Amino acid sequence: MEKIVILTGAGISAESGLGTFRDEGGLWAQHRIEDVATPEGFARDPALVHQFYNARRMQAAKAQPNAAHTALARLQKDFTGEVVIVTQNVDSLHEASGAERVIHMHGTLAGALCRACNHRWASPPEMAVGEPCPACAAPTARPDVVWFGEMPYHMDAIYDHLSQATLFAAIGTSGQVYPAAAFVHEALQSGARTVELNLEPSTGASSFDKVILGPATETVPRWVN
Ligand code: BJW
Repeated sequence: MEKIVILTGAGISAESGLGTFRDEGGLWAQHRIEDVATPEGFARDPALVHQFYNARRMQAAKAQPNAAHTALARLQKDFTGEVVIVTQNVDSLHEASGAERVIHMHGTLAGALCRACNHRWASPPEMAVGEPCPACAAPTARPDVVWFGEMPYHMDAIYDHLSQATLFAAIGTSGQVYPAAAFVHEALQSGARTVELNLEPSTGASSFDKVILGPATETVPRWVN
C-alpha cells in the first residue's frame, strides 16, 4: 500500500498570517530562543514565556487554514493509500481544514501541561503564572509545547510511519531543527521517494529527490492534484 508521510513546518501557516521562526522578521528575530523556548527560560521567567505563548495563542485562534492546509486534508480523504501528517506546528490549522490524522510532534497551543504530574488539559486562552493543575492542584501549568532540549512527542509512532513510507514530503520547514530535520534520511532508508516544498531551498534540500519552490498555497494544491 502507498503510504505518504508529510512533515509540515511554520511555512505552511505563513500565508494564514502566522509568523515563521527563522525568516526575516520571524519570531526568533523578536525573541531570544533561550528565553521563551527552553525549560530553563520558563524556570527563569515563566511570566515572559506565558506572555509569548498567550500572544501566539490569540493570533492562532484568529487564523484560518489556507489552500495548502485544505489541499492536504483533501489528499488525506481522497488518496487510496494512507496519508499521515506530522506537523511541527503548534497551531490547529490542519485540523481546522478537515485533516483527521495529524501528529503534533512539538505539542499544541491548545494544551496545558502540569510540570508536576504531567496531566494535560485544554489551555485557557490566557495562561498565568501559578495556575493550578486540575488534577494535582500544583501551581505548575505550562504550555503543552516541546522546547529545545525536550523530547518531541509521538516519536515511536513517527519513526514507524517513516519506516513504511513510500513517499515523504517536507513542506514549509527550514530543516534546522532536529529530529524533524533528519526524517528525510529515515524515509530515504526506507526506500521512499522524497520531495521538499518550500519557499526557498531548506538547509537539507540536497537530500531530497525533488525540490519544488514557491509559496505553499500555490505549490501544495498543484502537487496534490
Ligand atoms: C514558506 C513560506 C510559504 C516561509 N510557503 N514555505 C546539534 C545537532 C543536532 C541536534 C541538536 C544539536 N544541538 C541541539 C540539538 C537538538 C535540538 C536542535 O535541533 N537544535 C538545532 C537548533 C541544532 N533539538 C531539540 O532539542 C529537540 N529535541 C531533541 O532533539 O530531543 C532529543 C531527541 C533526539 C532524537 C530523537 C528524539 C529526540 C526539540 C526541538 C523543539 C523545537 N521547538 C520549537 C518551539 C515549539 C513551540 C513553539 O512553536 O513555540 O519548534 S523551535 C521552532 O522550530 C518550533 C518549530 O516547530 C521548529 C522548526 O521550525 P520550522 O517549522 O522549520 O520553521 P522555520 O521558521 O525555521 O522555517 C520556515 C520555513 O518555511 C523556511 O524554510 C521558509 O523558507 C519557509 N516558508 N513562508 C512555503 N509561504
